[in-house]
Amino acid sequence: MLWQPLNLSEVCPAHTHVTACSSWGVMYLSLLVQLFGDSKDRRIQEQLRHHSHHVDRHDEQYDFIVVGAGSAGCVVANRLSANKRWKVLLLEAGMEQPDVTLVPGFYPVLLGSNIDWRYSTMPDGKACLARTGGRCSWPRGKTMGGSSSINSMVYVRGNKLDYDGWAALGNPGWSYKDVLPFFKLSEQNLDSEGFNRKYHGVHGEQSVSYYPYLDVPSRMIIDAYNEVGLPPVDINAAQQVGGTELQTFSRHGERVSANNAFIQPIRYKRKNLTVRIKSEVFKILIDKNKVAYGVKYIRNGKVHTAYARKEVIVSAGSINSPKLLMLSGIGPEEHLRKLHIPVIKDLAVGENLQDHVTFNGYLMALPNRTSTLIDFEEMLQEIHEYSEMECKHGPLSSNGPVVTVAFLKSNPSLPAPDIQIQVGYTIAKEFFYEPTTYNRAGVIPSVFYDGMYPIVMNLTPKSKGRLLLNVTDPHGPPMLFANYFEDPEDLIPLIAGSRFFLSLENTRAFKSRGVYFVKKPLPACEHYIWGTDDYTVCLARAYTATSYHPVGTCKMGPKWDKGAVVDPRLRVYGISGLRVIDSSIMPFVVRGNTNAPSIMIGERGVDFVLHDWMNKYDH
Ligand SMILES: Cc1cc2nc3c(=O)[nH]c(=O)nc-3n(C[C@H](O)[C@H](O)[C@H](O)COP(=O)(O)OP(=O)(O)OC[C@H]3O[C@@H](n4cnc5c(N)ncnc54)[C@H](O)[C@@H]3O)c2cc1C
Ligand SMILES: *[C@@H]1O[C@H](CO)[C@@H](O)[C@H](O)[C@H]1NC(C)=O
Ligand SMILES: *[C@@H]1O[C@H](CO)[C@@H](O)[C@H](O)[C@H]1NC(C)=O
Ligand SMILES: CC(=O)N[C@H]1CO[C@H](CO)[C@@H](O)[C@@H]1O
Repeated sequence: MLWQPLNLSEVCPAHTHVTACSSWGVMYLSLLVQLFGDSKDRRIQEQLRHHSHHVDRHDEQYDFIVVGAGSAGCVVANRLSANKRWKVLLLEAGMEQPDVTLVPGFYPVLLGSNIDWRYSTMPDGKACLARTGGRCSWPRGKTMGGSSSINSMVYVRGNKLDYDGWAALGNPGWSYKDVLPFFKLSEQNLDSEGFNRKYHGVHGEQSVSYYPYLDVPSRMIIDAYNEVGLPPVDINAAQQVGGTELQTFSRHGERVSANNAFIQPIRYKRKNLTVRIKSEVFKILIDKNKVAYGVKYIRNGKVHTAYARKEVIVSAGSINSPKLLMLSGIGPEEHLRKLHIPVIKDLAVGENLQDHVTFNGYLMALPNRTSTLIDFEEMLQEIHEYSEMECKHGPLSSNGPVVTVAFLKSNPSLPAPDIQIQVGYTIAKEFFYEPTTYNRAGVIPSVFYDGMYPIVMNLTPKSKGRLLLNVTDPHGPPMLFANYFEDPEDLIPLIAGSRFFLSLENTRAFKSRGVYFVKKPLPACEHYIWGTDDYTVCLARAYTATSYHPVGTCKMGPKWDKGAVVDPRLRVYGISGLRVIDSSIMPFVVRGNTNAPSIMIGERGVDFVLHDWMNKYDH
């Protein structure tokens, strides 16, 4: 068995009524390990070994080395290895993608498990105040597929103005007109009828579809949006303002991660692609002419070296890409000196950290006729049945109300939405009485619930954070300064979005299903009047949460931009043979979830690499 869930005894206090913390929780997690702890890739490899006595050559010379098999890295490795004359090494710190990741309804149980880097933010007295230690947890995928293997799977691209904005900052090749073809290139939209094909691709590797199942509470949320005038538009096309069901990175009720889409289908066919798992890169090798020529990585406790004739491409994600650059001597001079890391290039690595801040606190209760919660014994039965289905359907083939979305503006004069709302699922009583424990031990499938809460996100954050290497152990988890709400204006979209969402209680959609808000303050905000703006601000600062979209830490920008780490072709300034291609290059965070943009960045970025090397004499 590969996969290990989070350790309940670490997150459950002694006296708690949270179901996940009971003996049921232990039983449930061991059932998941038993049924879904293995990995399809491991099974394929076992078969291949059986037939072909596959030998693992240790010839560590490659044309390209890609660090990190996440959303962007998988695309990059696929496109590079399509050229038969190039040898490509893809190094991934995590393990094979376990089967548990394939079940949409299980996404909550992936967090805190052994395929999550389990980062958390530094306490700063401004946000995450009611979280354990004043820290917000920041999960990141650590497995084949990276965060695309643990995320909540919704397919959202952001707004046209985001990309035009990147281009306007001095980044040619990144305007909406330029990136749209790259979104479409990898997209395989499985239900594009009724969509404008100008915006959607159907021939790519990445499946995108609606789940085969949409539950009643999710239907209700969408009905309510439509009832108050938010139209059910394709938010990935011309108009983003609206309220609708989202498409997801899925096919026939199962997750399709970047690993499933871009690596699995070629991994056992293309001899010139080598994939190494459990291989964590800790240093990029750079010679005295400032040319990157390889990497050092650790595998099974041993240090290995691999050499790149052409380029090293860092796709380790928005936390680990800047960490790796800094460990290699590329980063803020003063910080590196303090850690006795020889400085090769002074750059603003780790700065410009941005995320869509959100919070969870406005609880809706669902009466029995609307609730999807079932008896906990039945739940185990449901899981057994799903595991045996030939063609996946039913609740677990979806992931609950998180597929509903609204995009709106806090002020009608804004050029684009600054508010996005998704909806979380919960067990109402547990959420209300023990929000902290419930949150930490949140392992119950996202499709069985009797409570919901709006996830109101600020799409255009003004506050910027940064990350630094861990000063006690530079190789340990970096110090994440989220800096949420440093600019109090960042509360405005949260206040406006919450007001809007609370008003939905009066819709026919809510009333006919008997859904209402629990109008009692949560423990950390007892002294406020429920539903007021002051109460919202208290919730936002106490029950702060990430929407899992930290980006921007290896910012792309023109030469004159002091904050830029990579140029518009994603080459690291001052070092040749080295690029960063992943979500960390975003100059500012897009108005939407960041997986589709990360895949696009993979496509757009590797296209620059292909062009740069095709034009050279190459043998
Ligand atoms: C819980 C969660 C829910 C989310 N929900 C959604 C959603 O519903 N929709 C959406 O659009 N986006 C969502 N996101 C965000 C989205 O998944 C990410 O923005 C995107 O996956 C980032 O892609 P990336 O390529 O930059 O990095 P990642 O996909 O994180 O890839 C980085 C990879 O590099 C590996 N790595 C790191 N360091 C090293 C090293 N030193 N050596 C070797 N390998 C290394 C990592 O293990 C990982 O596999 C969510 C994210 C999370 C965590
Ligand atoms: C809802 O269901 C629970 C458990 O099945 C039951 O105990 C409760 O009385 C029901 N509530 C209402 C209002 O019907
Ligand atoms: C720094 O690393 C040490 C050792 O790995 C760890 O105990 C500590 O929590 C880390 N600091 C932060 C801020 O994560
Ligand atoms: C199997 C295969 O395509 N092998 C090729 C890998 O790349 C080298 C050059 O780098 C070729 O010589 C091999 O034929």
